Amino acid sequence: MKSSVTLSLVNEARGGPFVYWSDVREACKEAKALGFTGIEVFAPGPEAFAKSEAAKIASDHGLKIAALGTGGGWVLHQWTLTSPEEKVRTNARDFIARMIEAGAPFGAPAIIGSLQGRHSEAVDQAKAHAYLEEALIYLSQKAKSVGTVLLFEPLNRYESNLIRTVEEGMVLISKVGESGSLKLLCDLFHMNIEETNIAEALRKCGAMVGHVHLADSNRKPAGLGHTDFQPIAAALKDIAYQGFISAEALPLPDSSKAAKHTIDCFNRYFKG
Ligand code: LER
Ligand code: MN
Repeated sequence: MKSSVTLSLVNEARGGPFVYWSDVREACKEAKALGFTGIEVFAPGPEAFAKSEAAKIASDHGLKIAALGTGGGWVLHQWTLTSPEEKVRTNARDFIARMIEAGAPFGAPAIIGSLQGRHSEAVDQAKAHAYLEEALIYLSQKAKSVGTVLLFEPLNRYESNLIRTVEEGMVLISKVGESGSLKLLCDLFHMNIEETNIAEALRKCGAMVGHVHLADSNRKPAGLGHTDFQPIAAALKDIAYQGFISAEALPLPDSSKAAKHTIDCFNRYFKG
């Protein structure tokens, strides 16, 4: 398993669960010194990602881009794949398609998290699922065509009402198909809220685990809550997961200490 840490380039997302903020060079320098392998970037969009030169700066520091978050499309524009408005759904889909293309040259998959949206009075559950499935077919084909994968993230009940558990995510993937190009992002914070047993859920997910977000039970850095990481790491080892364990945690008590807590947890439980 490989270690990664998040970097947000979206100022409007302040208060969110990202370890590093804004300064790409400083984040990469510190992440490398602590022993991380990758950095996950939350950018306002594909153009801002390119302009930030995050891929080059990461590479100069011997770091990989672990993944690209697309939640900027929600934070900055309120786009979602399940909006009642067709134009908004299309904007969300096209934004994700361009993020897929932006990450592909660096082997960085795009993440669909908050852009999945939710069902509501305006869009009932069946319709929201139909919109989501349609978008995922299009986007996973796009990912396949540019030689990458797409990551879909189940979110806890306070953030969405569509796909909350890993098992629901697996059902969704089995409906959408596009073999191998759509995988699940298993976020340990969401799983702490929704799963009966986090380790068992990961075991069942097996090869469909495409990425892991690491945070403690309270979204603080690993080690500052009550999640027991030992059985979780054992499950990931049992399913031979070799992807990133990427810290998506609040920058508490500050970014540097959050990164240090994370890498200590990674080295203790997940390394190798
Ligand atoms: C937000 O809670 C989260 O987990 C993100 O990865 C989704 O965009
Ligand atoms: Mn997450």
